[in-house]
Amino acid sequence: MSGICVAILLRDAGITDVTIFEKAADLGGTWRDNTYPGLYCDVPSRFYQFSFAKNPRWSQVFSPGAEIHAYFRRVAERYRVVEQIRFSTEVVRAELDGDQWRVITSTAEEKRVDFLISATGILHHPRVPSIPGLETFAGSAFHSARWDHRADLDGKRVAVVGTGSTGVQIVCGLAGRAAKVELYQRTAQWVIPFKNRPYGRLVRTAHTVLPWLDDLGYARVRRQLGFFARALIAPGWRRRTLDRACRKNLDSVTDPQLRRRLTPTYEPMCKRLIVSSGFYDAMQRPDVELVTDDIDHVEPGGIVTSDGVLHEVDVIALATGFDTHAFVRPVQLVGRGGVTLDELWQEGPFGYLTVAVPQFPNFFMLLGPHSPVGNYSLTSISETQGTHVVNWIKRWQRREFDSVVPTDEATAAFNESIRAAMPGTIWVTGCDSWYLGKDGVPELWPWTPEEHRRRLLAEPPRSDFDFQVGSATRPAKSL
Ligand code: N01
Repeated sequence: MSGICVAILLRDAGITDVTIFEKAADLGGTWRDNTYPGLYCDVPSRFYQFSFAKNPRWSQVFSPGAEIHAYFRRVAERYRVVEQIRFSTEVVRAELDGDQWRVITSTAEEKRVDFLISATGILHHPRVPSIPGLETFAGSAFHSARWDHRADLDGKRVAVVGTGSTGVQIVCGLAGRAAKVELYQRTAQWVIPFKNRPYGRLVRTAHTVLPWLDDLGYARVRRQLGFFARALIAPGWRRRTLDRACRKNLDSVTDPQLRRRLTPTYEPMCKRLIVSSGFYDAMQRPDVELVTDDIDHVEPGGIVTSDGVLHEVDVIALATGFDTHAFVRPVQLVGRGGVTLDELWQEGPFGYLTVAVPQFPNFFMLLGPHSPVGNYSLTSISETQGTHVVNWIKRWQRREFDSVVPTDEATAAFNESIRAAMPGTIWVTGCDSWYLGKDGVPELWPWTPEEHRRRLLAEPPRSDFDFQVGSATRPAKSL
């Protein structure tokens, strides 16, 4: 998604010598990889889209994954991004060579470029737990982002491991379809309900003929999520409002025993909040069971929990999340003085203003460390970061510099300010989550998304950067 976004922003700026390396045979990133039953985006579609390519024909408030994937494909075709993509070509290494990057691919091809932009996503590398005996399972077992569509689900017994946004969506998607769904919960989650209304033909037509309605819808959801973001970063009435909504939602579970087992021991929104109107209804169905005993091991016939009970199942879906700290890797990135990104990030990923890294000139990241990813729209964040990158490249085209890199001092100061802002946020109130880095500090933006936009679209302070000018002979511009 963010690669498509930046390619379009570059084209708009007249920069068309762009190569997009894509390791898969198709585009779409997370929307290509995730195809599990019940998949939708829990950010309203009116705002989970590019502001420059709004879709008036979304089918519902929260659209299904396949529809979102089709949207990105359409946009990539319309803006001729597809022509720039080298499919099935993985970047394995990129080395700084003078003022340029030498990019080496899995097909042993080398390409020299003036700027290197990573758009490799956050929720990309599946985290598969090492459950003893998993490999002996006689049925189908797979991670949620590698759904095996050969596995028959209708009338089967399905175990879903994990209660994040993915696990919850899968349970809702399978309840009533599978003969039995068992949800293996290690930690209970807070869930906020939002009705997913379909958009009727009249609404879709109105949005098609009156594009300003799309603009209004985009702005309205952006405002709503801005409210949400404020609740996350500071205590106050917004946080209390959402807190109450989560607790009231939990009250809809009528069996006190089940309600108690579904009650988290930490504050709402500490982990990424789950948006679902159907989850508690699904959990109260007779064919859906909550399992809170730890998984001990897997046998050919099913899952054995720590109380010794064998839960016989036909399919195991591991909704166990992603390695969220693997930003950019496993690409070997070698910057100034031979330093690798792995070495620089030994203690965890960090950057300058979410987009740049010291020692790595003319290298930019989309959705890099500390981006405002919470429950916000990543399309909007990518647009902001993409615009920031394009602004740098325009300055390079104007010959203001040959290479630019944030200084160590400015990067350290930025990260210090992040640390200083964290205590007010909900993410540090006592829960474990994929947000937390090795040092326990959330890898998130602790201010509003508007502040992110403001800081990235303003010209950053000159003193925060090390510019090299006139040291390079400029070959043909290629990106
Ligand atoms: O992954 P997660 P996810 N044994 O890391 C459990 C985005 N997203 O794929 O909490 C048993 O949130 C783990 O338990 P615990 C969104 O940003 C967006 O669900 O660590 N359980 C947890 O319950 C989201 O936040 C949409 O104790 C194990 C679960 O697995 C992000 O993706 C939809 C385990 C992992 O939850 C990731 O969500 C879906 C083990 N060994 C996802 N290991 C939208 O709609 C882990 N768990 C936009």
